[in-house]
This record gives sequence, structure tokens and C-alpha cells, in this order.
Amino acid sequence: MRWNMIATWKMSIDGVREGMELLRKDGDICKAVIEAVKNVEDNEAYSSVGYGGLPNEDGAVELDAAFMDGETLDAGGVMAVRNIKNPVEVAHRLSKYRRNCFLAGEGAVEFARSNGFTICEMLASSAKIKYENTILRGKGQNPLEAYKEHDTVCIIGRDDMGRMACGVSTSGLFLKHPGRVGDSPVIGSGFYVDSLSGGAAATGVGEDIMKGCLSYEIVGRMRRGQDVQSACQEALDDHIRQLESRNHKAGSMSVIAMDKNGNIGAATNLKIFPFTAGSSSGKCEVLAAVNTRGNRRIMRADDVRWEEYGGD
Ligand code: SD4
Repeated sequence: MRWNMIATWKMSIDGVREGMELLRKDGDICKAVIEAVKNVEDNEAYSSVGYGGLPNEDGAVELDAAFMDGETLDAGGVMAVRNIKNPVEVAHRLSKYRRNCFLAGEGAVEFARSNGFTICEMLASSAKIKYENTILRGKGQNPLEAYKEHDTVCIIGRDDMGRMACGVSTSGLFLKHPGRVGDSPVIGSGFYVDSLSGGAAATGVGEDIMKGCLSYEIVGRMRRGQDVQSACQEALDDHIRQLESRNHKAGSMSVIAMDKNGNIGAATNLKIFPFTAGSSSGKCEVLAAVNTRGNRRIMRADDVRWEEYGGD
């Protein structure tokens, strides 16, 4: 099956549907990927991306996002930005420049403001309540517990002519240190796409993912002729082995990828890692990479035992 979009977590399904609809009407894969990511950024129900994202230890929502065009290799990103409604749009704009493509903090916000992007409060009441309750219950005193709450929407798209693009967006770790940046907006680590080979993106504990250029490694394997699924699995396994050989206990890590022909792959060190896929023919579905006692499979949503899963 040839797919036109693959995206991390179940939360991406409405975005993928919207992206596919747009691709059918408009044909522009960059636009389709951006609108799909924005759909997740705008949904308050998702506590790890855009509006509704959980705040840092100061109670402020700080967001990371990036965009890459697989045809031109243009890439841009914003890091640790506050009050930007759709950081992926700013990342896309930055990808058009030859210099200053990755901006952090105030400089990025100033760029967004002066270029007419929407600036607004990003702390939703649901996230504020969660923050206050966590601090009150003293749970924030064990940040390693709170840090477990995180996800990233990563979306890789391909049009029927083979042009590829990738967008990512996240609020990072709940109660992170102000200014903390994860792997998501770091090119090669959290995302990479090249229409001549394929694209890959990662989600999980950024500090661990960044110890290797996981997304670039997967694309490099596809470039050297490896199939997309084994590129995902072997790159992730190798990376975890590298960490463990240095006595690092690897945090959660999951990857998605699409090759230049629209075949998809995914791998994880979680028990269940849901992801979504869409095609311009109208098919959109939730799939999952599942690890049960060493048995690793990609399954359709209907065949997964979701009781064992509690995420978005
Ligand atoms: C980060 N990689 O900021 C992101 C968070 C994430 O699943 O994707 N969690 O480290």
C-alpha cells in the first residue's frame, strides 16, 4: 500500500484526515503537512502539543516545532517559544530563508510577531489546572515523574509525484526547565526528509533521542537501499544498544518513517506506539507498533488491546 501521510500518536488522526483532504483539493504536500500539524496544535484536548500543551516549571507553555521540505532540503525551526499560536507555520516560514532558519526564545517570538503570525496565550485552563494540582500535590518535586508526560506530533507527507515534507510540533516535557529544548526541532535528530530517499521522525525523551541523529540515520539507511521498516527497527535498536553500552537507561523512544515510494515503517521501545496513516484515496487509519515479549509487529487499531495504553 502506498501512503501519502504518516504521523505519530492517535491524536494526529483528524489532522491527517484534514491534510489528505487538502492534498486532494490543492495538491501541495507542504501545505497539507502544515495544516495537519496545525490541526493538532489547535486542539486543546492534546496536552503535549500547541494550545493545551502542559507548561514548564514556571507555569509557561514553551513550544518547539520544525518544518522540512524534502524536495529542496529547506528546513526551519523554532525552539522554546511562548505565545505563538501555530509554531509549525513560523518554522515553515523560516525554512524559506538561507540564514537564520532556526530561532530560539524571544528572537523567534519577535520574528513571529513582526511577520504577522498570531500571538496569544497558550496556557489552556485544563493545562493550568493540571499544573496547579501537580505542584500542590508535591508531585512536581519529583520531576522525573512529571517529565514522563510528553508527546510530539510528527507528520511526514508525500504527494503522488513523490515530493515529500515533514512537520513536527511539541510542548516537550511537562515541568521542564525554562528554555529546555528537545530533539523535535533539531534537524536530523527529531526529523529529516529527503524526497530522493524518504523521511523519518522521532518522539520520546529528547535528551536520549539526541544522543544519536536517529531520524537522519533512518533516512541514511533508506538512501543506502534498506527497506523502511527494517531501517526504523535497526536504527532504533542500534541507538538503544549504544546508550546501554554507556550505562544510559534509554527513555521511551518511537520512530515513524516513509520511503520515497510511500511505504511506511515504525518502531518503538514502548509496549504500544500508535501512529496514523492516510492516503489521498481517502483511507485514513490508526495503526500501532506493538512489542509483546520480544515479538514486534505493526498492527491495525482493531487488533490492538488498547487497555494497555493510556496516551493520546
Ligand atoms: C521532547 N521528544 O521534547 C519530545 C517529546 C516527545 O514523546 O516527543 N515525547 O523531548
